[in-house]
Amino acid sequence: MLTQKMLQRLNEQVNLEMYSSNIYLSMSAWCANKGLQGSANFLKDHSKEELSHAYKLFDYINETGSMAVIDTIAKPQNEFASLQDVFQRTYNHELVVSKSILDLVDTAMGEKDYSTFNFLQWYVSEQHEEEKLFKEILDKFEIIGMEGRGLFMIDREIAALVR
Ligand code: OFO
Repeated sequence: MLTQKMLQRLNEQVNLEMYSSNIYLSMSAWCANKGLQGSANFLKDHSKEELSHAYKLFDYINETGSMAVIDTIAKPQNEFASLQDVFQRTYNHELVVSKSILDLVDTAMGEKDYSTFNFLQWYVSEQHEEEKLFKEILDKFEIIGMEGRGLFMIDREIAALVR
């Protein structure tokens, strides 16, 4: 059984993962509207992945005999300055998610909830992968540059990253 504090933090994380899913879906729509189909596909795929993160938490909460509570999800941004702006925001957002996961791990330790501590290790590894993935994408903007066919090439490179 989860403590009240642990349950509240896990429910907040469900909400954050659903918000992440909506942010990436909103970014996908912006990219599709600008003809950046590779990035649109990548972000839509990532939006689905974020939902799967929310469901994994949702299932865990319910399995413990507690109840997942679905709350209001904040409206995501839907206008961006450029493709680079989109991916700078994805990276910044993942840093926020990583901090939230580490806070959750701290809470599990504080509550002596070793089962949840163990469950959260998957998210710790996943955040390492996500930060790495989005940092690699940001690096492409520096390496390829935006001159001439740069944007087209970056979009094609991002399309190849669909997992
Ligand atoms: Fe992209 O992060 Fe979920 O956990």
